[in-house]
Amino acid sequence: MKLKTPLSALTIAVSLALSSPLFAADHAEAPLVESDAASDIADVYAFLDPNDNSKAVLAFDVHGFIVPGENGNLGGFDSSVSYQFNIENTGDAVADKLITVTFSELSGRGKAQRSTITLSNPDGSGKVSFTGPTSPASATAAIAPKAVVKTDSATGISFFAGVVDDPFFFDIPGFNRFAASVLSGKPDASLLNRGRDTFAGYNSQMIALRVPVAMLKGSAGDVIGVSATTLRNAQTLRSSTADPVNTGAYQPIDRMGVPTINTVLIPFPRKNEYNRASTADDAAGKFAGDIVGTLTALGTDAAHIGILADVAVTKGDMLRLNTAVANTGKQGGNNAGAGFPNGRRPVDDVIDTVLFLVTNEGLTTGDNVNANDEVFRDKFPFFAASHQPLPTGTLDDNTRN
Ligand SMILES: [Ca+2]
Ligand SMILES: [Ca+2]
Ligand SMILES: [Ca+2]
Ligand SMILES: [Ca+2]
Repeated sequence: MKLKTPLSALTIAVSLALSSPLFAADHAEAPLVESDAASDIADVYAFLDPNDNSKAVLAFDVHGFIVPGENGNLGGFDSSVSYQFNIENTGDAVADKLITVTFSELSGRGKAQRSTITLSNPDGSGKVSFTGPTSPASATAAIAPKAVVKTDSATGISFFAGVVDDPFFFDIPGFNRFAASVLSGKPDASLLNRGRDTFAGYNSQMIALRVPVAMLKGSAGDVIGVSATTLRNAQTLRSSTADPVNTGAYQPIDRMGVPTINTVLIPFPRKNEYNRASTADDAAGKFAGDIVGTLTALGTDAAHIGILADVAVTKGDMLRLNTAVANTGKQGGNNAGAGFPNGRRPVDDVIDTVLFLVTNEGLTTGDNVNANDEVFRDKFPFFAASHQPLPTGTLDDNTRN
């Protein structure tokens, strides 16, 4: 797939005249997760460790838009949520391995939580577990506390969970103002020149694993599918005399694989339903009509609907990572042709890629936000350290609203 052609304002103008979706990754994309930040998946990542391609980094974050001054109060992981990675390795839409992460209740500000990381088959058999600490967040330190990485000697899996710079980058108001200008009949592409990253200056809560590729692969060979699901117990009993008691089997709250699918392509009335559904439902065509309908309204042609359907419908809404494609370079890898839609790396400008496909390869300048506001780390967990409160007298352009 070639991803550089001249901007065609006309193509995007025609597209936006028909529909004005709100582009984002998956932050607050559906009404039920908008008010459940702890369960609200923001982005999912799957890429080979550029320092050692025999290991894959699987990661997702929740709870977008943590302002640095609240790192302490908002940085604890919810002990009543199960955070789950779904691994597919037989070439269909059904996960073949699960890795779940749960957290003990936070015992005090700045304290680490005990995380339990469990590998299992989907039916619960074959369980292997280990524990590790979260990386405590600070709302007072000028420099973010060090990332704490636990490597389990039995499985070879490394684990990180903590507050980081939100790795997603995109100008939401710029794009939506441009959309509005199109809808008003006066398309103004200069509104895309604003280039302000809506997510800059804010933090989110990241869960990241570095897993031997050999543990992830199956009969499909080198290609693995990766998605994330957050789950809560079926029942919560509340009373005026005690903390809530959660019982019953875990039920899905949010899910994500490929960026922008639920946010952009699923009609608003079905967004909650999409989050509860499975990747097998995707492959069975449960939302295919909605996705094709939205893309058709956006002016996407049959060939590009086919490309997008292949990514998010045919084998379910999962990132697909070919572990035989070498990932090299800084910041989690940046070599050409190795990133999204082959898995997803921190540096990948996924919005521009999706816009490029949705507009039949007509839009290449995208939103003019072409990189994260922070430089990603060169080693696991790769995501940048959290933004911290700034010194007195600092002219603050960190949050680029
Ligand atoms: Ca979400
Ligand atoms: Ca499978
Ligand atoms: Ca950022
Ligand atoms: Ca961009």
